[in-house]
Amino acid sequence: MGQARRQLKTQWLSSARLAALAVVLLALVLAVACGNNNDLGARGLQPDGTIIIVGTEFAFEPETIEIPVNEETVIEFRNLGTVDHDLVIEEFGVATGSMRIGSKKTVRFTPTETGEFDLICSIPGHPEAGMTGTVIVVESPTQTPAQG
Ligand SMILES: [Cu+2]
Repeated sequence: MGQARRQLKTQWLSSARLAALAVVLLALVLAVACGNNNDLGARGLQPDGTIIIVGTEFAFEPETIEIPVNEETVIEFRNLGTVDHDLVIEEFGVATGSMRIGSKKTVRFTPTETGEFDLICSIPGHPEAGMTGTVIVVESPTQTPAQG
């Protein structure tokens, strides 16, 4: 009798453990399926090479990005603020146009010179309120000529 009851308890425990494992696995699968790009908390350089920049009142996050010269840069701008914003990098001809609340847009460009360049929200009053950032273009390590 006693033994049978113990066995029953053991079985219950293992199925509870299985259920817990299933929940963890499901969470993992969901996390992978949703991907980083749909995560509203995602910022900066993503595993796929895209740089996510978020605009709010009145700031960009990240405020500074570093990118390699002569290589295509892909920026996804997301307006997570409560008014319209845009993203402009005049030096490289980048302009998302005014973006509605909650919208996002991907822009691509290839910087051809190194240095520091302004990134702004061009909506009147926004740069003055602090909606500015910096794009730092650096020499690409992959383009350093080989020795000899
Ligand atoms: Cu703005």
